[in-house]
Amino acid sequence: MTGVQHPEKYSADPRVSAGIIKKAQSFPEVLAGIASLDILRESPSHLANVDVGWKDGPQYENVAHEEWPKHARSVLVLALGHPRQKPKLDWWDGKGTAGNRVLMSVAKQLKQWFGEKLGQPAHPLPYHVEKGGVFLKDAAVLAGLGIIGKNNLLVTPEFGPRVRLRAMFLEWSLVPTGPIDWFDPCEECSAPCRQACPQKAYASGFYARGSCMVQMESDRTNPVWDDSDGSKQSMVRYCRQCELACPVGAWPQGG
Ligand code: B12
Repeated sequence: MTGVQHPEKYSADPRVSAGIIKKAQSFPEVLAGIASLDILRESPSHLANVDVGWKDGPQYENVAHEEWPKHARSVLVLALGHPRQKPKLDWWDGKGTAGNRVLMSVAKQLKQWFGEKLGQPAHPLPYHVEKGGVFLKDAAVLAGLGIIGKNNLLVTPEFGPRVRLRAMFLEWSLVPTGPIDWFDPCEECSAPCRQACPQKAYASGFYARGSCMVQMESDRTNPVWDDSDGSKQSMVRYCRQCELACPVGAWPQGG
């Protein structure tokens, strides 16, 4: 799964990747890594032929590959910490979440930086796979940001699973920054994440998407009213029990 499979494609100097990561990580609570698009194309989720539509979303099989721009070679993955003490970052206000808006703004600023400083195009990706995006957890693992944990989420050393992701396509064949082999926090863990699920979505030993969906649907139909910024707004607080229960995370107060 590493660059070893296609060494001839990774021509750029690793210092270029390092410089890009440094710039991306200069934004507060942002982690960043680089994955190869060729390898991501063959990652478990991209090969899984899943219907990623939620609610009334479209059905499709692996169409995402065709929609990726021809010149894209690498994926810059951005992870924004969503620490326990900032729950509102993940509240859905009908248009999006505050955390996602931060990530979109970081991607926009990075796009400008790529053009001005590196003379390179960079393409912020849509969130949804069916709109030309990527499976973000797979991309993050391949970019070295963490591993897939027992809760079926990306678990990072810094924030545990409490991150939200976005990505950008780059046209350079850059040296990937992952995957990593020194981080395996779930191995010895008794998996409180699995016990915390209100729908027992892990009862079979694997994550059951259908059970998780039941909870998401219930959350969607039970919004709360938030008037902390002066305008009363209906907010959906999607369940996060499987990430909040995870003990991993080295960032302030365990993220
Ligand atoms: C559709 C979707 C959902 C659906 C279906 C989820 C599902 N897993 O099927 C619903 C609405 C139920 C949902 C729920 C949640 N989601 Co969601 N969801 C997505 C979305 C849009 C696509 C995910 C998808 O369909 N994956 C395909 C299915 C088949 O794969 P999978 O179940 O994820 O399992 C794959 C991986 O585990 C991978 N894998 C396993 N081992 C390995 C090893 C390696 C080396 C690699 C490369 C890959 C890999 O292979 C598996 C498939 O074979 C992504 C955003 C995106 N563009 O990627 C966000 C995303 C995955 N969700 C996210 C979150 C946070 C949640 C929730 C906590 C709800 C919330 N508050 O936001 C729950 C948690 C569910 C869980 N424990 O997995 C985050 C995850 C962040 C993280 N730390 O991982 C993402 C990335 C969005 C974001 N804003 O950043 N989600």
